[in-house]
Amino acid sequence: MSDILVSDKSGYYISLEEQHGAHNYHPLPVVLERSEGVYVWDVNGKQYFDFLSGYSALNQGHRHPRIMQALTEQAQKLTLTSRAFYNNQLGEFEKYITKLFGYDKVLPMNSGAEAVETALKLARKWAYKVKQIPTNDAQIVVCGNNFHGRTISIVSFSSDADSKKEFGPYTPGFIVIPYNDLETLEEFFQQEKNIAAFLVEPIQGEAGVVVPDEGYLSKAKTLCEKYNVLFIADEIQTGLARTGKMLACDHENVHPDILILGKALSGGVLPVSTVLANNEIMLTILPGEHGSTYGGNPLACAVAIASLQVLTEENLADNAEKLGNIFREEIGKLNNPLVKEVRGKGLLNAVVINHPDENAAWNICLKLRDNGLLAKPTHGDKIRFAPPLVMNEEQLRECIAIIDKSLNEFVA
Ligand code: IF1
Repeated sequence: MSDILVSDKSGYYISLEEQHGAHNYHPLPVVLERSEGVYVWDVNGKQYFDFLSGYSALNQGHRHPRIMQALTEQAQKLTLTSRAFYNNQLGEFEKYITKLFGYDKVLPMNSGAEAVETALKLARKWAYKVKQIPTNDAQIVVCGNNFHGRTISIVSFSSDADSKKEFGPYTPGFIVIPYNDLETLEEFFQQEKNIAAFLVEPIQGEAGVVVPDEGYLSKAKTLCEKYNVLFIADEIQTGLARTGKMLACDHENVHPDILILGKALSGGVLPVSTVLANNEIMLTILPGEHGSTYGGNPLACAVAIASLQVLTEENLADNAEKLGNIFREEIGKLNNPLVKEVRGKGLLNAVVINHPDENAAWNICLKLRDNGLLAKPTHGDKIRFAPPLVMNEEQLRECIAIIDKSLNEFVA
């Protein structure tokens, strides 16, 4: 892909990563060194609007004062005990988050993938110990074009060749069906008696912000209840106010049997993820059967409580709903031939680019960068637009003007 030349200073840092780092990413050529709220600055002092938000880990904006205060205060006291001992932060966090989302218990982990793996292990344990499925025969239904992380078991049920190829042999026990397809879901529930769970993203993020039909989640949940299958919602990217509600499942009043959270759970400060469930599911894992060195560490707990408080006290879900409607309406009104479609919910949106050049979305992102807005393509022809939820209407309209200008420059 043709990358416009960057400054010498940026080039220095890019060359360091080129020489000393694994080549498992192809970043947009910009080198950041400072951030605040909706803004980031590169090493040359150029300011940008951040329209990726760390893939929705920065819903509260960069370095939110409340979250940074929680981080620095706790860092002066106690950062890690491991779970070999108790500490005075974990229980407070567990009480806060289980009350906030309405579950008996929470299991704290670190990365999103770790939380997804934990949810899969819980579903299998429940299948054998509660549903009485023969041990090692449990099946978990997932959707095509899913993205749930990068561990070997998770990529084993990926339908994306780049995420999966040459990482075999693959973990068995997964059934892949089309997303947004209730008929096929029920067919498998009827024909397969060993199904433990259905794992689904309420909106498929990596697939290009694919929003399912209205009612898909609630009808899928009803089918899960009918066939005694656990409904697992991966809200790592869609959760925590991103789509205009605290959870994307809230748009349909769906209460998942297992809820997976990550990313913005810690406001972009350090990795924190959780799995929430009621006792019948959560207590199938006994002491010594699962864990993690950093899972539930006191620093993470203090940061996570502050991150959740910011979401609720600053009404960020309502703001995401309001600004998301403006974004989709205004982008649609541009009537630019490059815009095939704009879709999403709240401030999780994507623009599908209409252009014969397979690098068009990438090159448009380079133009956006030069005009002061950072975004990145997902799966070739789609550009994900997901700013921090603390953005105000004036800033959003400034960003829409940048997008308009960049699209026109690209066409010219
Ligand atoms: C990368 C994607 C987004 C996620 C959902 C679990 C995880 C993710 C719904 C795993 C993580 C990140 C991973 C990052 C890019 C980004 C991403 F493009 F990969 F798919 F956001 F769409 N469930 N998504 O979106 O969480 O282990 O990363 O903490 O791997 O390139 P994680």
